Amino acid sequence: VHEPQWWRGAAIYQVYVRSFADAGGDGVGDLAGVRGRLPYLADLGVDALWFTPWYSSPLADGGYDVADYREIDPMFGTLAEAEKLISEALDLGIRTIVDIVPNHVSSAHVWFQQALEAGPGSPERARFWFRPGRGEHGELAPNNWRSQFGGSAWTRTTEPDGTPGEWYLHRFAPEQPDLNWEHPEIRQEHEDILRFWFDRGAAGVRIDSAAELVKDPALPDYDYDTPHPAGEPHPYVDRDELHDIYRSWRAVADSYPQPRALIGELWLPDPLRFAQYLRPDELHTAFNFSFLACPWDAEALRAVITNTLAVHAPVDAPATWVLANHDITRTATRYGRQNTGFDFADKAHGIPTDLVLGTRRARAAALLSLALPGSVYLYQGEELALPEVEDIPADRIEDPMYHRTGGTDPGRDGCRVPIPWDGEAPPYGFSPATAVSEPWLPQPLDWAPLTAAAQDGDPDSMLTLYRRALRVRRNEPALGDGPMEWLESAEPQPEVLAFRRGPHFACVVNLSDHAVPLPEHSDVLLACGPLPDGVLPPDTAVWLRTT
Ligand code: TEU
Repeated sequence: VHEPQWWRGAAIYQVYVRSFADAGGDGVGDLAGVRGRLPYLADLGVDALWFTPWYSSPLADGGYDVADYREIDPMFGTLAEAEKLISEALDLGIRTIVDIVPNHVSSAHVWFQQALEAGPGSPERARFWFRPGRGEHGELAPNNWRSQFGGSAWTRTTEPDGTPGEWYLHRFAPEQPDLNWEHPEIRQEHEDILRFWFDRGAAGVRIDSAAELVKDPALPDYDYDTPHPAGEPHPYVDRDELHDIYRSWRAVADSYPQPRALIGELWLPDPLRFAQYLRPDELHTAFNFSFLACPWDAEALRAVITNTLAVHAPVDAPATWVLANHDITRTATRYGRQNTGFDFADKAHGIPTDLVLGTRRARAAALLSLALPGSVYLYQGEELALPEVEDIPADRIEDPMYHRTGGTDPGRDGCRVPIPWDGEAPPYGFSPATAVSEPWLPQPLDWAPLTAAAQDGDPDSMLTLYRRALRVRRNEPALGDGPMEWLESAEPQPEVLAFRRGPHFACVVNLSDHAVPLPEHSDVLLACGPLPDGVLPPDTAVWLRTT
């Protein structure tokens, strides 16, 4: 499938391998499980799969702690199997994107093990951020930086002779030591890793924590209490040196005759800084988290959409539309809450949630995102309208975010629960009947109506909605990449989003609390809910063929 710039309008499906499908029967998803479900993914109608890290890993952070970037974890399969999966998917017209984790390695990675053994001042330690502690006996961390998962970003080591030793930096868990990107070997190694996967057929990479990597070598304390002053460099986010790194990555990607895409995970509040990463010689595209974080509110969404397009246009990069991923409260739950925007406080347990409302809005949001210009990302289970699982017993939760915050943050395992495929009870076909272990995270007992099999063929199911929408999207030249235009009605309707894609396609989303008339001279191509009396009810979206 040769299609230059395929990523510009692609629908990309995120596979969280550990929770997708378990063919081996050990309660953990695997590559054989994915291979077995390729027909499902082809039928769903996605253009590419993004696999969360499948490399060998102690799984201290679900695989984002990589011990060897060139090996598949034996829990998931083998490298030969990954290559087979990539080519089988391509036979079905589906491209593969692998997840590259450049900010840190696993503490089990050979480099870190060597650094621990080699001791202070060694060239092995120069690949990381080892520093003596502050305080009389070095008992205080080198600076006040915080880990994203709670607590200090520094952990003290014990030197080979048994004495308390230097500290090392980890922006995430202590099992994820940060690399020193000033070190030339680090750059070389990552360019080699890119080639390794591009040579094996990967059509792109998703770059983890792409705005981190580079640190201020002076390692100054950071003022967490005042908003970061605009224009001033941050000690560890969005540093200018990153652009040079991504320029060399782009050169690697562009050296292939078949197009290879660089997709950044960039959590950056400043849209202009964000756009700099999308200049023609840097990343091809990056996740748009402002859309995901936007509350279910017409005015707010209109602003996010308009700003997103305005930010991408000058660099001629396609926008992306993301509603969910493996780090975020699931859509049906999020949209069923008073505060429907994503923020970290929203992740507390016990917030009153109306799942019926949340699911209705998630359906409307699906049609909205699939109609917007650019590429769109789906996270496994989103097409089944799975809710967040909020009652995982504490001793089953694995996410370090939960454990390192002492449970004040519920963590992210609630959106990582194994997929229910069929059947009436756990494991719902996630594992074979002959399985020797239960799924690695417990599945709710009331998920029988949400299984893929239960939704298959049901005209009202979320699965059917996604299948239909992706089919229309594929066949409709005005969808995907290209221009859009807001539609104004005779009477202003601030709580209705209406826009045109091309001369004969329109999308209308009603975010008000009352039904609104449908535009004249239009036929309904697809609706996310019933349209009684030809009007559009609240929290409903339609796709229209206009004349
Ligand atoms: O996430 C990057 C990141 O900044 C997260 O901490 C994010 O802010 C948080 O999860 C939102 O809830 C990436 C991966 O997506 C995440 O799963 C990893 O834990 C993290 O990098 C470290 O590799």
